[in-house]
Amino acid sequence: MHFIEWYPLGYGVAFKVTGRLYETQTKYQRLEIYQTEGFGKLLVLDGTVQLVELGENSYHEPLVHPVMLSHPNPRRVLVIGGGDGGTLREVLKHESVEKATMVEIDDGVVEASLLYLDVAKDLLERLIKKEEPRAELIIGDGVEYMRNSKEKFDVIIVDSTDPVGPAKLLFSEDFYRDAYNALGERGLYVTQAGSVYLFTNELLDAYRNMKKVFDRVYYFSFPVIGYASPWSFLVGVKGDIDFTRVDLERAKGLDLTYYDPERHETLFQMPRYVRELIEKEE
Ligand code: AG3
Repeated sequence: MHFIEWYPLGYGVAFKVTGRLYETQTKYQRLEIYQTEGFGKLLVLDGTVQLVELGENSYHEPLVHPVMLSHPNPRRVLVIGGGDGGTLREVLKHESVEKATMVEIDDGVVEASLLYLDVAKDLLERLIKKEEPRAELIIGDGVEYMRNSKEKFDVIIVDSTDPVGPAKLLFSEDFYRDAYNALGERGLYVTQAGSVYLFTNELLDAYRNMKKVFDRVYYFSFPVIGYASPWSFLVGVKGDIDFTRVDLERAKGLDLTYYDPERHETLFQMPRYVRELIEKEE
């Protein structure tokens, strides 16, 4: 038995699986959990791979740590999406964090992750019981939350589904403007932005929209296990922060496997044609 995610142009990513452990239609999406042969359990939303247990860090580390280590003192963090808890788990590894808020639209994802996935079970349980002193979980619409938020954040992390379909609003100029306003005097915004090769146009659209709003925008990519890699990420900067530099002292306690802060500059390595397309947008 196998599970295949089909991308555009007939490109597929597949796992051999020994069975499907769970399937449900939540209020927002079709959720499935499979047991893979070699990568632990696999979480799928609307047919797209969200994570495999043995490999999820190849996504969560580059999403979270580059911005956290580049910001001089990230104390307040907002996570949009990320209902499996992996992103918040990485955020809380940073001792500077006083308060992290996670806004997930689909409590079905939280519930299934709590029951089936070895990603951030204990954290999700503490969040639900409101026993996590440094973090809170809000089940709600991230777009609305961002529009109405009175709080200011140092870092905003968007761990959403792809820049196509339901999550598309999270890649719009209006949303970026609300995010910019929700950052303090200086802050960093990061979002996953799809496959470099297969969603290049969506990536360029998002880049263009971010350029209209943020003071500076960076693009980086990382090979993520389970996705059509390399996978792209976009960073928006507000105020005086240099995203090409990270604090190596603070990186020491993080126990990283994939993202290498001592080689931070390699994040910006990219296929030549993509660099050229992005530079045309400058
Ligand atoms: N967030 C989804 C990343 C997008 C995956 N896209 C795809 N496979 N087509 C991952 C959630 C992990 N916290």
